[in-house]
Amino acid sequence: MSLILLTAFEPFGGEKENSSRTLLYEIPERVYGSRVIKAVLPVVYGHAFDRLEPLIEREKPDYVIMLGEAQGRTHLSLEQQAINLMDSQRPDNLGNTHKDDKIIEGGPDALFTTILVDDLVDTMRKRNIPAERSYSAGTYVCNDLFYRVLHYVETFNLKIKAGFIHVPALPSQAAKKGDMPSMSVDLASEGLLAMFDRLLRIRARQYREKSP
Ligand code: PCA
Repeated sequence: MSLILLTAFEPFGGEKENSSRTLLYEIPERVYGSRVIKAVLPVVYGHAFDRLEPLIEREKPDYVIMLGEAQGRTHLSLEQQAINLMDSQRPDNLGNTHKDDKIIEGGPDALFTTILVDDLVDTMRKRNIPAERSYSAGTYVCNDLFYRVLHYVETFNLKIKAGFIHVPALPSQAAKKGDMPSMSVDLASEGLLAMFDRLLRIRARQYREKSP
């Protein structure tokens, strides 16, 4: 049985909710015959990965799918890459800020996701879910986590497929602001489940092709 490690973030920036966490809670612990292990991570540079790393080591997942909220986005955004940069005036949940700092000294400038972003975006769109490929996960805590995970997977030459999805604000968050797009948790979870379905089908096909 394959294993998906699914993460989201706690609220940040004075919000009471985080759309990624609300979405995480919506996903069942079994999907299409696979097990889903969930973790909510702190919005603190470095700490999010420090919390996730022992889980990866212990559970040895086939997939690490990370979710984060991105207010202002209209679509589920599948991130193509993470960059080796922390640069935001917005403090994290411990009050740290970074300007022009590297996440990992000597690490590559950018690391690419190991999931098939285009294919997954197409899958979601065919099911009428607004989804897009994104070329920037930002330079705040989401990018920091994504970069560290990709670096870890590359350094230890692991077979893990790692992807990051930015989730638009919830309607309840947008209702409190002026001009902000939102996506219901039902629609977002439909999108995520369609993505899991596709990922697991690709995996099953690859498995069949490899066995005699
Ligand atoms: N979004 C932030 C960090 C936590 C979250 O949910 C980001 O996009 O970096």
